Amino acid sequence: MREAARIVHKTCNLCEAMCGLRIEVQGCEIKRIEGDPDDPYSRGALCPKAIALGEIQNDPDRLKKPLRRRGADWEEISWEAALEETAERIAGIQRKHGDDAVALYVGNPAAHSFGILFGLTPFTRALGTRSRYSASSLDQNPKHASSLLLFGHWLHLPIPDVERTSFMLMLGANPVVSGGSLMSAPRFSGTIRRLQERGGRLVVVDPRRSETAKLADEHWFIRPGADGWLLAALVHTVLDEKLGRESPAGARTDGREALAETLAPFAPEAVEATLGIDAGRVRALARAFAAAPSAVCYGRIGTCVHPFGTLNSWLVDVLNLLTGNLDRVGGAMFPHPALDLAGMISAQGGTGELNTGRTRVRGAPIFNGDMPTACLAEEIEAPGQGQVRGLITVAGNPVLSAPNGARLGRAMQGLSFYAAVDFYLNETTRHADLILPPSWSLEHDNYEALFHGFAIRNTAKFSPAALSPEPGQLDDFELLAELGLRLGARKGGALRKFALGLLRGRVPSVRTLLDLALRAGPHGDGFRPWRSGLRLRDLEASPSGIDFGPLGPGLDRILCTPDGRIDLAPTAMRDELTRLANELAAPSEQESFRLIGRRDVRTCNTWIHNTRVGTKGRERCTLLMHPDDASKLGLADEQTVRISSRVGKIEAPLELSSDLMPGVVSLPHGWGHHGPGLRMAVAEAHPGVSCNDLVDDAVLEPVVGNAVFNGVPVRIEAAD
Ligand SMILES: Nc1nc2c(c(=O)[nH]1)N[C@H]1C(S)=C(S)[C@@H](COP(=O)(O)OP(=O)(O)OC[C@H]3O[C@@H](n4cnc5c(=O)[nH]c(N)nc54)[C@H](O)[C@@H]3O)O[C@H]1N2
Ligand SMILES: Nc1nc2c(c(=O)[nH]1)N[C@H]1C(S)=C(S)[C@@H](COP(=O)(O)OP(=O)(O)OC[C@H]3O[C@@H](n4cnc5c(=O)[nH]c(N)nc54)[C@H](O)[C@@H]3O)O[C@H]1N2
Ligand code: SF4
Ligand SMILES: [Mo]
Repeated sequence: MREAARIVHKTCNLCEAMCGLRIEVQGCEIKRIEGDPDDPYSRGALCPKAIALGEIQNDPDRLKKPLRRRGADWEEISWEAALEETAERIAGIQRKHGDDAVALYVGNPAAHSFGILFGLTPFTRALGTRSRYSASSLDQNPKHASSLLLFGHWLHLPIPDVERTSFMLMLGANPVVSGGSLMSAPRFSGTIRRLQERGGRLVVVDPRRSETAKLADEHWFIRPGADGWLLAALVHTVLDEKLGRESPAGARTDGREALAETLAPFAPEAVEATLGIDAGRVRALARAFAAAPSAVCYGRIGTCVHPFGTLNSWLVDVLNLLTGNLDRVGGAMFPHPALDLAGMISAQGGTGELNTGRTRVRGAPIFNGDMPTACLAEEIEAPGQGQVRGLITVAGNPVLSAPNGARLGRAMQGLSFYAAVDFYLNETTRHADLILPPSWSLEHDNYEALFHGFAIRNTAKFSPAALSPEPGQLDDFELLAELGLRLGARKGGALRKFALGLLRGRVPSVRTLLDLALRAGPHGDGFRPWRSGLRLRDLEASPSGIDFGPLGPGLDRILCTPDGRIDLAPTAMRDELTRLANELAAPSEQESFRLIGRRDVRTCNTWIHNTRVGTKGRERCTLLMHPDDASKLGLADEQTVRISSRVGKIEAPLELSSDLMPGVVSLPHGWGHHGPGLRMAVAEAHPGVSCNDLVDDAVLEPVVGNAVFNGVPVRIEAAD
C-alpha cells in the first residue's frame, strides 16, 4: 500500500529570509514545496529557489558516501575509514609542523546549519589551529566590527525595524533579490509597498538601479567605493546643523566633540566634487532623515566588501544613533531571539576582539580570530614556520567565492592533505584528498540559530527532517563531532583517548542540543522543570513557528562595553576618517571601468547552479554595461568581451543596460563551473565565468581584513 502523504514544516535554509515552507512528502518522495501562510515570520513568502531544495535532494550528483582520491579518480569508502583517515592525516601534519599548519575554512551555508554552528565548537577545539578562515571575511566582518566598537559585542547587530519605519535609507543592498542580509527580510517588495502605503519613503543608493531601487521612492547613483564620503557628510550635517535627536541610547554616548572634530573635512560642499553628488541634496537628505517620525539607515554588501567597509558600517550605525533612531521603534533595534547565541558566546568569554593578531605572510589584521580569506592562498604558498600544509573546508567553495580564486585553486594543489565536508564535487572540493558528504538539509533537523538573531521580528521555529538520509550517513553535527573526537584522542594522552573513545558513536543529537539551548534562553525554563518555559516540544507543537512579536528596545540588555557607555570616537574609526580625508585630498585616478557584483533571485552564491531552478531561462553570467559606454568602445549587445584586471582575464557576453551608472560594469559571482574533475552535470552545461578570477587578493579592508569585491578596476575590450 502506498504511504499517505504528509506535510512537513521547514524553514528554507538557502538565504537569510527564513521562509517557512510546507513540504508535502510521500514515502521518500517530495510532492510539493510551497510557502507556509501560517508561518508568523514569512507569512507564505517564498522565492523560486525554494523549489531547488527538492532538486538538490534528488540530484544524482549529490554525494552521499565518503570519497577518497585515487589518482585522477575517486573511490567510495566507509564512514569509519573516512573519519579515521582524516583524523590521522591531520594529526600527522600537526605533530610534525604544529597545530597552525592545518587551516579550516567555513563557508556561508554553515551559518544556516544548527549542526555546523554547534559542531564547530568541539571540532575547532580539537583541531587547535589559529589558521581559521571563513566566508565572514568575504562578507560581513565590517558589520561585526562596528557592533563590537559601539556596543561591545560583535554579534549584537542593530536590525532595521522595517515594518514600522517611516524612512529607510539603504546603501549597497538589494533585499528584493537577496532576501535581506543581517536583516532577514522575506518578500521585501511587500515591505516596501507597506512602507509607502503608510506614507513612508525608501531611498536607495547604488551604482546600479537594482530591483530594490526600482521600487524605491528615490534612487541615487553612487560611484563604487564613494559611500564613506556620503555617510561622513550625512553625519557631519547632522552634527553641524544640530539635527540630532536626544534618546536613551544617545544619552549613553561619549565623544561627540571628538567625532565632530574628526568629521570636519566632510562637509557636503567639501566632498561634493569627489562624491559626485550635489551638496544641497546631501544636506536635504540629512534633514529629511533626521526629521522623519522614525528613520533607519541600512548598508550591506555594497558598503561592506569595500576598502572602507568597517568605517561605512560604523557610520551607518552612528547616523541611526545620533538621530535618535537606535533602539527605537521604526529605527534599528536588537532582536531578542529564543536561542541566545550571543549570550552563549559571551558565557564562553567571547564578546569579540578587533585585532587578534596579524597574518604571517602579509601582516593583515585578524578579526576576532577569523583570518582574512583573501590571504589563504599566500599562507599555503609561502614556505616557513606556520605554512599551511593541511586544509579542511566545511560548506564552502572559496575557489569561486574568494578574491583571486584561481590562485587559491592552484595553491590547493600544493597541500599535503585536504578534506572537504561537502556534498558536491565542485571547483574547490575537486582538489581534496577526501570528501565527507553530510546529509542534506531536508534529511536532518535544523534551527536557524544565527538568523533569528538578525530578524526583523522575534519568532522561533523548528525545522524537522522531512526525509531520511542514506543508511549510515551522518549529519553535519555528527560528522564534525566524530571527527573532533578522533582528532582529540590522537592529540591527547591515554586518559583523554579513553574518555573520548567512550563518546564515539554516542554524540548527542541536534534535537537534544536544541532543547538545552532553548531551555537556557530568554523564554526557557532555565532547567527548572517546575517552571513553565519554552522547550523543543513547544516548537514541535507549533510547526509553523511561535511569534514573540515585533522588535522592542533592548540596548540595556545587550550593551556590554567595559564602562557601559558608547564611544563615538574610537581610535580605529578616527584613523579611518583621517585616511578617508586624505583620499579626498588626492582622489585616485579613474580611467578604467569599475567592476561591481550582483545577485540573481535564482542563484545562491556558488552552489545551486546544478539545478534547473538555478540555470533556467536566459544567460545570467553576463557583463552589464551602460549603452553609452558600449558605443564609446564600439561594443554591441551580446558580443563577447574580454575583461581584464591586475590579476586575471576572463570573457563574458555583454548585456547593455541603462540601469548601470556609466563607468561601472557588473558581473555576478558564483559562476565558472568548468575545468577537469567536476561532478555537476547541470552546472557544467551552464558554466559561466568566475568574476573572482578578476578580484585582486592584494586589496584588503585594513581594519578587519575583509575582501574588497566591488570597485575593482578592469579593462574591457572585444574578445578576439
Ligand atoms: N565577487 C564576489 N564574491 C563574493 C561575493 C560577492 O558579492 N561578490 N559575496 C561573498 C559572500 S557574501 C559570501 S557569503 C561568500 C560565500 O562563499 P562560500 O561560503 O565559500 O560559498 P558558497 O557558495 O556559499 O558555498 C557553498 C558550499 O557549501 C556546500 N553546502 C551547502 N549546504 C551545505 C550543508 O548543509 N553542509 C555542508 N557541509 N555543505 C553544504 C555547497 O555544496 C558548496 O560547496 O561569497 C563571497 N564572494
Ligand atoms: N538570490 C540570492 N540571494 C542571496 C544570495 C545570492 O547569491 N542570491 N546571497 C546571500 C548572501 S551570502 C548575502 S551576504 C546577501 C547579500 O545581500 P545584499 O547585500 O542585499 O545583496 P547584493 O546583491 O550583494 O547587494 C549589494 C548591492 O550593492 C551595490 N553596490 C556595489 N558596490 C557598491 C558601492 O560601492 N556602493 C553602494 N552603495 N552600492 C554598491 C550592488 O549594485 C548591489 O545592488 O544575499 C544573500 N541572498
Ligand atoms: S527567499 Fe527564497 S531562498 Fe530565501 S529563504 Fe525564502 S525561499 Fe529560501
Ligand atoms: Mo554572504
